[in-house]
Amino acid sequence: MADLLLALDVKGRSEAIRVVTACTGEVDAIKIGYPLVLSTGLNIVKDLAKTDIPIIADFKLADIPNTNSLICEEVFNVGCSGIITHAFCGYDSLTACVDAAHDHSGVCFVVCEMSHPGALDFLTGENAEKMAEMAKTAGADGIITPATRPKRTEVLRDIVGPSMKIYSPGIGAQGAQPEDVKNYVDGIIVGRAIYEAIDPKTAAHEFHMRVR
Ligand code: NUP
Repeated sequence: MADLLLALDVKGRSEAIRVVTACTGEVDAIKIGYPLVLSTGLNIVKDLAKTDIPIIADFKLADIPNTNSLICEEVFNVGCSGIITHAFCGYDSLTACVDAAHDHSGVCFVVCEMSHPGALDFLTGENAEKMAEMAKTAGADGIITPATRPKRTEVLRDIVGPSMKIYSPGIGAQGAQPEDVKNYVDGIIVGRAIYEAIDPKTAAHEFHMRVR
């Protein structure tokens, strides 16, 4: 059984509220990122928080430790309960995010291998495996692995073990199916296949059922 995370990459407050209102009861968390926050401002989190659905900020942080900490402060102070960070900036940058998350009773997820084809240029193989090991050593709560490459998700699961969570994007618009990874992951991340659907509630419900 895995969770369903809605990737809310819509533009503007009214569209965000429309999709989230439709999907309430069908999604376990909302993942926000630059498209929504740059089009509405970070205070959109306060509106979304009224639904009581946990909100994870997918800002894929990739900066020096001090800047990562400053960004995390904003994210957690506005009401998010999780942050997604890159790991390739190194251990100190990564632990800045993990520490900030834990100081706010939040969680930190680490991108290890991305789901798009270009991930094969750098964000795969040994690099991804090293980042999974680093995420574990740093005390991160979980990692992000590609549903589009289920075998790689299996490899990365072996590295982090059963106690860390794995959330997996790439389902729907990027071509993967929930069944490809549901046995290895704690959550699937789905965006366009829900928020672009004519009926987002039914779409979310169907994805939810497929990981139950
Ligand atoms: O490797 C990753 N792939 C990916 O698609 C890491 C991510 N965080 N994402 C995000 O997941 C991406 O930025 C988007 O928010 C979501 C997938 O959306 P969709 O392809 O289902 O529309």
